[in-house]
Amino acid sequence: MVLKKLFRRQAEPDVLLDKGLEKTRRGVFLEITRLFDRSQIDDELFEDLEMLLIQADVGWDVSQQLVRELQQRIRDERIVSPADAREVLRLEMIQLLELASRNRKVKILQRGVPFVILVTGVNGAGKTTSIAKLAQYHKNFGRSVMLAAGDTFRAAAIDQLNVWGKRLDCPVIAHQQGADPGAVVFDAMQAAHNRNVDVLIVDTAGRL
Ligand SMILES: Nc1nc2c(ncn2[C@@H]2O[C@H](COP(=O)(O)OP(=O)(O)OP(=O)(O)O)[C@@H](O)[C@H]2O)c(=O)[nH]1
Ligand SMILES: [Mg+2]
Repeated sequence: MVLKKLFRRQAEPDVLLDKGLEKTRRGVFLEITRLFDRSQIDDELFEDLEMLLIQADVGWDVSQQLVRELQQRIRDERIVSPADAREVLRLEMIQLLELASRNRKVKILQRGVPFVILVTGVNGAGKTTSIAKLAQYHKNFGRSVMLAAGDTFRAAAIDQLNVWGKRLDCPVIAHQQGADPGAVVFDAMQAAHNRNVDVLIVDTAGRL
């Protein structure tokens, strides 16, 4: 809820977000649902499912895991109806998400062990501004926050992050413009460990 408020832009963005997700909902995920509108469970179903999950950006490892678990449960529980298989997949996905969010909570609350947030996105999308908001968000919980100036490409990016660092009273780890961003992150990780920082937020350049 707090995060939702924090990232809410002035008027229309919620509508934009809903619209954006609508495409995903109607696109690949609808295709996944439709995949089970067949008369029987066959090998083609699993192949198509794997392909659609990857298309939906679920990721290779997780897609494999989901398909394997589905196959296993279909075998173990002698499931024959595609509709029942769809329900099993739905529950597997929910379980996976619950597990992921549970683990995240544990990690972020480990005081003194840096929880790293790497912020990526295209030019001008609002990465650096969001980093400032995220930093304030975590500070409000009493967590110590450090920023890393991983955008060494754009001329004023380091200054911009330094300004936010001063305003938020957060240390900023930065090198010179044009430096290797990997080296900045390496130094920042070391500094964050040495100073028992709770949250390290890394800014990056919005270019490939
Ligand atoms: N209205 C509005 N403007 C925003 C928001 N977030 C960022 N901006 C503005 O968008 C512009 C770009 O924001 P940045 O945070 O610098 O974006 P960036 O992704 O870091 O940009 P690069 O470092 O150039 O890739 C700035 O003028 C911000 O003030 C927001 O939530 N609402
Ligand atoms: Mg930026």
